[in-house]
Amino acid sequence: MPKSAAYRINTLAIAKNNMSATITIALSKGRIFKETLPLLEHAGIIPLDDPTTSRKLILDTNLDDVKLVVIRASDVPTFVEYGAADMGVTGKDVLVEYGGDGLYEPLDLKIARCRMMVAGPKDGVVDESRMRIATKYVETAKRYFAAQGQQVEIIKLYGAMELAPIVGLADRIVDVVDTGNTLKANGLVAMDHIADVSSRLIVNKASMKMKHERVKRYIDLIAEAVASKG
Ligand code: PRT
Ligand code: MG
Repeated sequence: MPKSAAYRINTLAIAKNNMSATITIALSKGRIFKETLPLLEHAGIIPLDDPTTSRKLILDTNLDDVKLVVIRASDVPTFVEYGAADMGVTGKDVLVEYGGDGLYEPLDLKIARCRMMVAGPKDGVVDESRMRIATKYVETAKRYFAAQGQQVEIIKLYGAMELAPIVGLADRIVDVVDTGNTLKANGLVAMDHIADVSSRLIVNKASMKMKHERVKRYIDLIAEAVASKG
């Protein structure tokens, strides 16, 4: 995006959210929402709607000045960087792909943990000098194989990466793995460990200044909740 366009959007978002008294927190549905709830509760924030049953994208909470926006996991950094949300929770996998230094990342929440892995067919014979890698984590994969000094062709997919080796689209995949059941069910095995992944609290840079007292208080309370879980 050209800098001027980004600046315009930023200014717009600031006008709507950063200037308001509301603290907006961006989350994705699913595991992140579920695992963030107890942390928010420790900070005194309790949503009034359940995103699994409600169609609302903006959820009210028990606090008049705190709202949650429920969006795609990969959109959370964008909402927070541009000030459409003051804070957010997102996986380190997503943050690494998003890149840049437009966000603060004050806390490792130690939730939604998984491992970024290279995986492939158990008995697959491949020409390692020109492997094809299917992934939605293009930047992560590029960086990893470059660091290994290995030339690869990256094929961007948006989901169901596990299918790619089965149908001959790729030799290997790069994806996050939790229990390993999905790999196993598709005849794949984990091969190389790229990184450990957990979710992070991220904060908009302007909000950190303009709403400092409340943002700082929520960061401290959430940090306390993370620490108490051990
Ligand atoms: O699903 P959607 O396209 O909306 O977005 P998303 O997939 O990014 O969101 P979501 O909620 O699925 O994941 C949000 C975050 O949770 C990710 O960004 C990760 O940081 C974290 N996380 C933790 C995981 C997993 N564990 C995980 N197991 N994200 C995805 N998976 C998937 C994985 O891609 C594979 O398909 O689950 C499958 C493997 O699970 P196991 O247990 O069979 O190994
Ligand atoms: Mg998913």
